[in-house]
Amino acid sequence: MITELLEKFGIHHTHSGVYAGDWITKPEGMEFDSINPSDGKCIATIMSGTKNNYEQVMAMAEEGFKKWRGVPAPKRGEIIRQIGIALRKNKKDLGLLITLETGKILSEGQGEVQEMIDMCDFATGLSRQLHGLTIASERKDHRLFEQWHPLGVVGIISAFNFPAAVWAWNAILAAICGDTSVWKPSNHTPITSIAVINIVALVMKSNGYENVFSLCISEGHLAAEWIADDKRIPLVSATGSCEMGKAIGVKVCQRLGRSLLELGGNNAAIISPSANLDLALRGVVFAAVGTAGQRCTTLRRLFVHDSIENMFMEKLCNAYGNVTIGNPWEEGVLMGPLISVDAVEKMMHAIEEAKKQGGKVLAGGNRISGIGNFVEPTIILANPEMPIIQQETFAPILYVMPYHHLGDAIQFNNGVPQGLSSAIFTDSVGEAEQFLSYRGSDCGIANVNIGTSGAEIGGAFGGEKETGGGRESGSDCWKTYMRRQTCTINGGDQLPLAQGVHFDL
Ligand code: UN1
Repeated sequence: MITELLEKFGIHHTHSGVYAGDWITKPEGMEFDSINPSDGKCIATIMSGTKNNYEQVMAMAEEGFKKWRGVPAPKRGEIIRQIGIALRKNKKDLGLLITLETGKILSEGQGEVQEMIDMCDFATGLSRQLHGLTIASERKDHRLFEQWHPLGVVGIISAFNFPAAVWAWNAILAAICGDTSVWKPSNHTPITSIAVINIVALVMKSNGYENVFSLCISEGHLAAEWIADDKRIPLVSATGSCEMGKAIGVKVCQRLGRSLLELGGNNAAIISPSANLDLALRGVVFAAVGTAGQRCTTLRRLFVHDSIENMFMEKLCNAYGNVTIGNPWEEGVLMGPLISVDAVEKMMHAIEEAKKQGGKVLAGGNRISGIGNFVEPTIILANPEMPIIQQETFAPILYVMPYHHLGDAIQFNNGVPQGLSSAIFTDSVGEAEQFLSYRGSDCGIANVNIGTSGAEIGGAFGGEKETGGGRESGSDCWKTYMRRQTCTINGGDQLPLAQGVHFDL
């Protein structure tokens, strides 16, 4: 099955990781393997790019920008529509490939491709709506308005956990806006990025465009540094850990570039006594266990009202016991492996640390012996003072804490450095409104009766504080990928000055 899948996407056993209008057949960087997290075996070997290869990519991306920015936006939209069709045709197989390389379950692999398709549909509509405002001028016979121009080459640094959808959030919006992009994917998921580039390149070539979407896989995170330091790249969009974001953000800021950061989350949910507990249970388990706890939106902290704590925790521990863990491409499996051996070590270390700090393991807590990076989803009874709960461990660990007053629970929700996603389960309108008000959740995403993960692309996605402040995908996020120009035209024969200033010669 694996050989056919790779063949289908034109991936050779040793494949180039650099695309600059075409695959650079022999990039000069080190070779490395993409490892299947379910069995530790090599899926394919990737030839990574050097700084020289990166320069080739950038030259093509800059060249491509000069051509692409001149294409009318609705015509760009038409090409993106065709990419959406190509993705629909490849949904099943690309989903399988994502499952193979990331270990996320079948349905989530397919869901990720659907997220890309949704982005294409959204962007196609958007291609006729990249409009600016006309603003009333204070000066007679003057017209004041804003227009939006393509920005340039956008750098995209993406993580392993959404190896295709997060690229689409950025690359598809950038393309609609008239930008070209250079992509540095995670080295855990190079094959997915190669397959994605092959799918879109076919559509782009059949329309006569070659340099809109490029790829530069490097040794380690070198390409991320090249992008961050590169003055030719006006916008760097980076998804990953807070540490990575701080390093990239400083570099981009030093050259006064613009960065769009989507970094760590430490997301919480509150279960109020009025909540529909069956619904809450499903919401909590999907958010905490889905994608093996490796989403930036994963539920990591749960605040349960003390009056329902025992009852809800019993249900939750039972549900955890029923989670089927195994090969992610098997129907019925709900949780696959973690991405790497290192991720398993980090999870086990966090559990040990939590125990030392007074935490009590209520469910799971162990790695699963045998091949693959499998672990048990884990629930730890904690308290808000434990330092470990301030950290994002990218694994299925849920810290549970009781609360009595909603105000306290909201304070706990906000009492971490990150600010991505949050949720409350309640049937009280008053409680829901309090959670959503200015004195409620301080996160970029705040949900009622829905878990913290699984956002639709139509809204702006991102978070506050150490999550980095960036917003991606829907709503008006396209504006980040364009250059705003404020224009004033004097249609009269006088030269009135703003603010009533006189400057008579
Ligand atoms: C991520 O984990 O980086 O809302 C993105 C969600 C997905 C995207 C997650 N649509 O969980």
